[in-house]
Amino acid sequence: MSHQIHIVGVQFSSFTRAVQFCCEEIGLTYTLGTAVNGQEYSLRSPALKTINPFSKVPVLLDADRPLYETQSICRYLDNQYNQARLQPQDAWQKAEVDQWCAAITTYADKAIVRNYLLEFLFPKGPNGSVREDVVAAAIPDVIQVVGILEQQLGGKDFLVGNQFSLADILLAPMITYLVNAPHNLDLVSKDSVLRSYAMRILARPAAKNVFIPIVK
Ligand SMILES: N[C@@H](CCC(=O)N[C@@H](CS)C(=O)NCC(=O)O)C(=O)O
Repeated sequence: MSHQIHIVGVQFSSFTRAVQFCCEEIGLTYTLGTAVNGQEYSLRSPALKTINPFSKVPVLLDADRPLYETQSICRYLDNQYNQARLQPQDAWQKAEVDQWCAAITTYADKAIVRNYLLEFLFPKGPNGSVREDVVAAAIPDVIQVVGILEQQLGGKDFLVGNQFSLADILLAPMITYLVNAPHNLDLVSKDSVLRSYAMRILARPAAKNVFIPIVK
C-alpha cells in the first residue's frame, strides 16, 4: 500500500471528493489539501499551474509525480493499486463504465454542479443572495439529467452492470450534494430511484470520511 499519495484539492469540490472516495474504496493511505511538503497550491495560484497547466483541482501527487483530470486519476489509482477491481473485465462493460465516466464529468457536472449547485455554494446575487433567475434557468437541465440517470439506474443498485464501479465513484459526490440541495423544489423526490441510490452510496464504509449525511 502506498503512503505517498496526496490529493491536491479542496474537500468541498465534487471532483476532489471523487478522488478521495476512490482512495477510500481502494483502502489507500492519502493526504488531502492544497498544501503539501511546505508548498501551497491554492486555487488559481501560479504554483497550481506548475502541476496542472489548466489550474484545476484535483491533482494527484503520487511520489511527487502530478496527474490531473479526475477520470484519469481514478483509473490510474484503480489500475495501479487495486487490480482494476473498480472496472469490469468484460470489454463492452468496461467501455460502458468509461462512457458513463465521461458523461458524468461533462454533461452531468455542467447541469448539476456548475450551473445549479454552485449558485447555492457561492451565491453571486446582491448581498450574497442566491440568484433565483440563475437557479430557474438551470433547473430544466437538472431535471433532464436526473431523468437520464434514473432511467439508467432503474432496477439496478449501481450505474453499470449492477457492479459498483468508477462511474459510481464519479457520480456519488454530485448526487449526494443534489439530494441535500437547499432549494424548495423537490428535484430528487423522497421515493426516487436516485435518492435510494444516494443512500446506498452513503451506506458504504468508504463513504464515511468523504460525504456529509443526507439531511433532507
Ligand atoms: N475536468 C476537470 C475539472 C476539474 C474542475 O473543474 N475542478 C474545479 C473544482 S470542482 C476547480 O478546480 N475549480 C477552480 C477554478 O476553476 O479555479 C477534472 O475532471 O478534474
